[in-house]
Amino acid sequence: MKALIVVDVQNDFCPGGALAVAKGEIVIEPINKLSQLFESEGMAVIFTRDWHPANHSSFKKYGGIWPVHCVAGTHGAELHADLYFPGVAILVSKATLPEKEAYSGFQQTGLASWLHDMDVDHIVVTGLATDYCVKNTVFDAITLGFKVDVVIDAVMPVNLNRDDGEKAFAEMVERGARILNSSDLI
Ligand code: VGL
Ligand code: ZN
Repeated sequence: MKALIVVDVQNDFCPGGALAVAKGEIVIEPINKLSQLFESEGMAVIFTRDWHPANHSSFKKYGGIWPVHCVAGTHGAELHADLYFPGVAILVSKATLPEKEAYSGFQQTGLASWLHDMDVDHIVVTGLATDYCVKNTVFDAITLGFKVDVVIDAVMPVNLNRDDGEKAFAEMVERGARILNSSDLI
């Protein structure tokens, strides 16, 4: 069985947010179409969210590289209001401990067990950001033995360096991910 994973489409990663991904909101439309498709076919849809304590070690003032973002319970940490949320979906919070960074949705979340319980062996990955949480979620999924598709028009990079997004695609393909367009699925 196949599952859709929507990574970190939160206010802080969208334009106007604390760690905005340029044009981050353009992923929402293809993601909504995919969510509705997966829902209508009875396939699992999983949302991850970056859900940091206010003193998270990834923040610059605590020695990390990022501005304060996605603090649990704040507006910035909420999923974008335009995101379609199916009636049945799984919500996974990650990087919830002050000392631990977790770019992957599989890190200390129990997500792999959920997927195994639902007989999921193939995941379709979308969301933000290509070069951090999407990439690391894909790497872990491949390591765990899932077949992985990444939807190119449903992900966007932070691009701290100009070509980080492109490099992330190359690395994901090298490890065995397949790159698709949402129109290949819809
Ligand atoms: C992310 C930077 C910091 C992401 C999370 O969701 O890609 N990026 N925290
Ligand atoms: Zn973060």
